[in-house]
Amino acid sequence: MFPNLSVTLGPISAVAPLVPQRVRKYTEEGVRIPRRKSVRSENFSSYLNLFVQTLRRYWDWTQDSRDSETFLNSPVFHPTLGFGSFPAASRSGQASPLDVGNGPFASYMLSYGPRGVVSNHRLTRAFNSTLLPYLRTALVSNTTRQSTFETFRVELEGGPMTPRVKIHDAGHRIIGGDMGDTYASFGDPLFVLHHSNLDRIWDSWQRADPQRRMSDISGRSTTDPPYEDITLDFSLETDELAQRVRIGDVMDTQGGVLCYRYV
Ligand SMILES: [Cu+2]
Repeated sequence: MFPNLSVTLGPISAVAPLVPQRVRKYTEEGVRIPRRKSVRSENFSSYLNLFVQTLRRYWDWTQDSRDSETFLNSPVFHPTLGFGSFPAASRSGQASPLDVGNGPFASYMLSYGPRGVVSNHRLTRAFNSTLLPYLRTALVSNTTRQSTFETFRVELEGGPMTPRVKIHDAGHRIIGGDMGDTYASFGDPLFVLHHSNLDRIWDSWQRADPQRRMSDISGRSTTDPPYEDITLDFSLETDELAQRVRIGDVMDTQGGVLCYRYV
C-alpha cells in the first residue's frame, strides 16, 4: 500500500539539482499534496505522478505480505493507478513472457541488464510467492532489535552478505524480473519504493538511540573486491550526476543535506 509519504522540509534533497525546473515544481508540490488528498487524483501526467510517488514515497510491504492474493491485489500493483500488475504468465508460474503489460510502465524500455550487459528490453517482473514470509513484521523486528549498525545492516541486507534471505533481497526476489537482477534492478521504479522503505526502517532504528546510532556506520563500499571499509568520511560516488557527499553528512535524514522525515 501507499500509506504514507515522506515529508520534505524546505528544498528537496540532493536529487533536486538533477531535476528540470518544471518537474521539480511538481515534486515540491507533491510534498504538500498528501495532506490534502491522494497524489493519484492530481491531474499530473501519469509519468510525473509516478515520479512524485517514487521520489517521495515508500512501500511498507508488511501490509501486503500476508499471502499471495493480498500481495497481488496491493494498490502498488494496480494495473492503472499503481505500477502495473505482474505479467499473467508469471502469476500462473510460467517462465515467459514476463514483460509488464499494463500500467504506466507497460512500454518502458530499459537498457541495462540483465546482469552486466547493455540490452534494450521492456521492464519485466516475475512473482515469487515463496519468499513472502520474509517481508513480514517479524523480519523487520529482527533488524530493528539489533544494537549495532554492523549487525543491523547484515540482518537487513541478505544475500550475498548472508546465506539466508533477509528483507532487502526478499523484496527484490519476490518481484523478480529486472528487480531480481543485481544490475538491472534500479530500472524498475519499485526499486525506489523498496529502498525508501529500507531507509525508513534504518531511520526508525537510528531514532531509537540517536546519540549512538546517528554516527554508527560500517560495511564495505562494494559487494566485490576491491572494496573500501565504510566510515563517516567515505565520499559517496555520484559520477557526474551530483556533487559528492560525505556519508557523515547524510546520516540524519533531517540533517543539513537531506531534509525529510518519514511519517
Ligand atoms: Cu536493493
